[in-house]
Formats: sequence, C-alpha cells, structure tokens
Amino acid sequence: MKAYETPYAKIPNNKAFPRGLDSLASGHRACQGCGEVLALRLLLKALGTDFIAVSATGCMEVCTAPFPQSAWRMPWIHVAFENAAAVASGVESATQILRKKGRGPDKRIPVVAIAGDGGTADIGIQALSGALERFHENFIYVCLDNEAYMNTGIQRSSETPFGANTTTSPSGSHSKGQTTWKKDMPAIAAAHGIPYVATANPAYHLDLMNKIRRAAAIEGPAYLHVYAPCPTGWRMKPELAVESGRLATMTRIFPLYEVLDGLYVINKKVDSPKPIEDYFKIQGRFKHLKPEDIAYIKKRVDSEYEDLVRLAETFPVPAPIAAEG
Ligand SMILES: Cc1ncc(C[n+]2csc(CCOP(=O)(O)OP(=O)(O)O)c2C)c(N)n1
Ligand code: SF4
Repeated sequence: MKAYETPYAKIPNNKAFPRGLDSLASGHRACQGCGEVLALRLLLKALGTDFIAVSATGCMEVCTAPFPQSAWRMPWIHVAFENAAAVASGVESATQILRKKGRGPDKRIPVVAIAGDGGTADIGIQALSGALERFHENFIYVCLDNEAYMNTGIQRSSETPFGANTTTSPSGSHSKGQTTWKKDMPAIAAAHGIPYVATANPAYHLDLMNKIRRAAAIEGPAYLHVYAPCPTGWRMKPELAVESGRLATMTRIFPLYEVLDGLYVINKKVDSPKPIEDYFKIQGRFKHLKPEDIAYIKKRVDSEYEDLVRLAETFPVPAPIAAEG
C-alpha cells in the first residue's frame, strides 16, 4: 500500500498554487490560443525551477527557443526528435552519480522529458520504453498530445483521432480522414509497471498541476499524457482551446485518470456525457463526418470509458487515497 500512498500523501488534491514567476517566460512564439503552450506553462509553473527539462523537437521547442533565445527558466536541453527519453534518462543517471559522489545537489532533481505525440507515440517510443523499463528514480515523461505532427504541417500521427482530417489523412470523396484509432499510450506506459501514469488536460488546471507534482514526488518513472488543444491544426477558433478541453473530458473522449502502481483511479467521473457532436462541431478537422461516422465513434468512446470504469472498480484504490472527482 505504501507505494501508492506516497503521491497522494505528499501532494493532496486541489492544492492551491502560489502566484509567482512563471517558469516559462512570456514572449514565446506559439500560435494565438494555443492550448499546448498553456499546458506547458501550467506544468512548469507547478514544478518551479529546480528540475532539468529535456525537449524533443516539436511545436513547444520551436516556439520557445529560437536560438539564441530561450523561454525556459531552468536547465534545458533540446535533443533530436526521437531521443528525448534516452537523453533524459542519461541526465538522470548522471545526477544520481554526482549526488552519490557528493558533487551534486543534496536533493532529488527531477528530469522531465517533454515531447509531442509524434515524438512520443511514433518516433520516440523505443527510447521511452527503454527509459521506463530502466526504472529511473527521478524520471518524468510528458507527452503533449496535439494529435498530429503540427510544427511540420499537420501530418497524422498514431495519436490522431479516428476521422480527423490532416494533410496526410485527408478527407475527400475517397477517404474519411484518419482511419486508425488513437494509440493508447497511457496503457502502454502503465504496462511497464511504473509507479505513476496519468492523463491531464489544461482545462482542468489544478488537476494537471497536481499530477506533475505527484509525478515529481514519487520515486520511479512517471508518465503524463496531456491533452493539448491546437487551434491551428484542429481548424478551431483560437478562443476555444479550453472549451474543447472541457468538452473532450465531458464527452468521455479524453477521460482524466491516474494509474497508481497499476491501480486505476478516475479523477473526473462522467456518468452523463455531453453530446459528442458538441466536441466535433467546433473543430473543422471533423466537419466532413457523417452522422453514421459520429455514431460509430460515440459507441467506441463509450465502450472504452466503460472499460476504464471496470478497471477502476475491479481493483479499487483504497478510499482515503483515491482522487476527488
Ligand atoms: C529524425 C527526424 N525526423 C523528422 C524530423 C522533422 N520533424 C521535426 S518535428 C516533427 C514533428 C513533431 O510532431 P510532434 O512530436 O507531434 O510535435 P508537435 O510539433 O505536434 O508539437 C518532425 C516530423 C526531425 N526533426 N527528425
Ligand atoms: S501549431 Fe498548434 S500546438 Fe503548435 S503552436 Fe500552433 S496552436 Fe500550438
């Protein structure tokens, strides 16, 4: 029981955060209304500056660090598209060795790898799997999932949702957009038996901030899968990023949950979901979908949500430790 008591005992739910300097400076170059940079800012604010960040190539790296400038107020390394997890795990091992030799800081320094869905679920998955398996003590991996390769021109990834129009999964007379379902990265991460896996969404900002702090508090690798609304790639009005985040969770498309040493906790139960059409109609990438396509997606979304509920109910986390809804 102790292993999964730890994150909640250290970081309780809905803890308020002090106002103060953002760890990500203003002045970055993300698009207007970008929900991904909002998520990144909240994550970094929750962590402070006592950590080391490792960024794969992707929107957040491109927008925050055009040489010679950087918006990152902590040690930050930009690595190649495919190897954020490998580099972060090497840095983590180096900090441990220095600590043991008495040459490093006397406290644990989290090393946080940050990558997009392409950098995580596609090209970076081998490095990620290796890092999770090596069980680094202070290793956190954050996938900012904007559901396509955005900074290179909205190409599909294995996280692009079924039916979405991208430049490489176009909709038209012979095609309906993306033909595959989202790769279930949180389940893949959890299958490595690591102590902490969570999904998060910047529309639920305290939940998101507490989750990264829990990830930093536990000893062992942690994986966070973060919903990252992208007005540009999703063909959505810039003011709707947070609204799309709320709808994603309230329609069950992006459920909020944690996996604590293999035990599932749903953080926001959605017993009466909002109509899934509300989510689709604000995003141009879904505008070609027909009622039968939407009915198919709804059926599958509901069935996956029910699987999650079953997982959470079959092996429940003891009540005092479970998250609030
Ligand atoms: C080995 C390699 N292949 C391709 C590229 C070109 N490239 C850079 S970023 C990127 C897409 C990144 O997509 P994602 O990880 O989803 O991040 P996003 O831009 O959407 O935030 C690609 C294809 C590269 N830099 N290195
Ligand atoms: S393309 Fe999307 S994720 Fe990238 S900076 Fe623009 S809005 Fe943000």
